[in-house]
Amino acid sequence: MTAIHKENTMKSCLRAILFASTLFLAAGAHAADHVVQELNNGPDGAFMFSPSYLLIQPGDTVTFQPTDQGHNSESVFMPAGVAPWKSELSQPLTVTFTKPGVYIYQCTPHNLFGMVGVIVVGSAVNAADAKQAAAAIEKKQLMNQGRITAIMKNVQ
Ligand SMILES: [Cu+2]
Repeated sequence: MTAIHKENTMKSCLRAILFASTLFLAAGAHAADHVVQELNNGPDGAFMFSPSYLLIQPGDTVTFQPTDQGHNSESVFMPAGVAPWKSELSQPLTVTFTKPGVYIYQCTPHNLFGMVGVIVVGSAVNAADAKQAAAAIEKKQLMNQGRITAIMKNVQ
């Protein structure tokens, strides 16, 4: 093997490795992992999820993190056909979102205290139904009135 031939072989080998790692990075970059904290107190007041609104892409995950104890995350409104989720109290839960649309979730013990959050996956294809669901939730609130309505203003 000549020196030039050897160099060319090494170059094509490097090219193959670079190509493979580009594919790997492209696949890895597609799905993002988001964290929603469950808090006793936060920027929006008592009993809140932070951030309470998230815009994510299909395939992304959200981990509901009980930063403070005694909270959970339970889906209350989803695009049709999506399986509901409900975490145990004070236990983290990671949910993978694949179907586009608006998702509304609550903390089960604090569902009347405005501990609610909204996630939009891709685009708000079910916005009209979500706004109706949010309005029904708003009517039941004993504390933090107006919070779900304010969060829903992000939903176009
Ligand atoms: Cu709670």
